[in-house]
Amino acid sequence: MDIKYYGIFIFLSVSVAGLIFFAPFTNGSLNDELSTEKIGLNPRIFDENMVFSGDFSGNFEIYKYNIYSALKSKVSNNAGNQINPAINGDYIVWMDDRNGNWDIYKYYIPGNIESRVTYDPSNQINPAIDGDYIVWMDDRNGNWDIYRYSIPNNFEKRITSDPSNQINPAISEDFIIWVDDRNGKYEIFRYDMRSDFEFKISI
Ligand SMILES: [Ca+2]
Ligand SMILES: [Ca+2]
Ligand SMILES: [Ca+2]
Repeated sequence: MDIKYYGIFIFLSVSVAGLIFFAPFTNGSLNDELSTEKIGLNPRIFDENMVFSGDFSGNFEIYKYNIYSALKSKVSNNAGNQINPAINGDYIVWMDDRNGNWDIYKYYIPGNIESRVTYDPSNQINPAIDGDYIVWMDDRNGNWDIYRYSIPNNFEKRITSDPSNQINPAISEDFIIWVDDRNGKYEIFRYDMRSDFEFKISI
């Protein structure tokens, strides 16, 4: 077992028949987390719609819950694990291990249409979404980088190329931010999509 700390998230990775399984744990001791039912993890909200991941039947699915109506609906329906959702506008995104490695999937709420976003055999995890753009952290280059996907153009773009780790991205309007260890410590960087320029935020 290999415990990796990424910001506030702790991933427990277990090799199962060559498959790397990352399970998210939020806090507390590992033994406590392993023995706790995981029926409501990583909630995110946009307007009155909340999304979360839960394991009600042996693997994780994504659920949507309307705060006003208290109606819960299952968004994903697959034997693999669907975790760490995000929601914005008409879309829900999440990380998904159905293909034997982690990929990003998106779900168009008005049409109830699920579609795969990433096809690379390495891991794409921890997605965030704002408007037309989905961002995630990606280890296809042997270290973590930030990637961005444009929904209307169906186009994927590498945002960071530094050989250190860029993790846990967030996005709003023209800015992508992430945690970056290029200077030997965890700092926050930002990327301006108008100028394609990245720099450290002094905090
Ligand atoms: Ca599932
Ligand atoms: Ca992948
Ligand atoms: Ca990197």
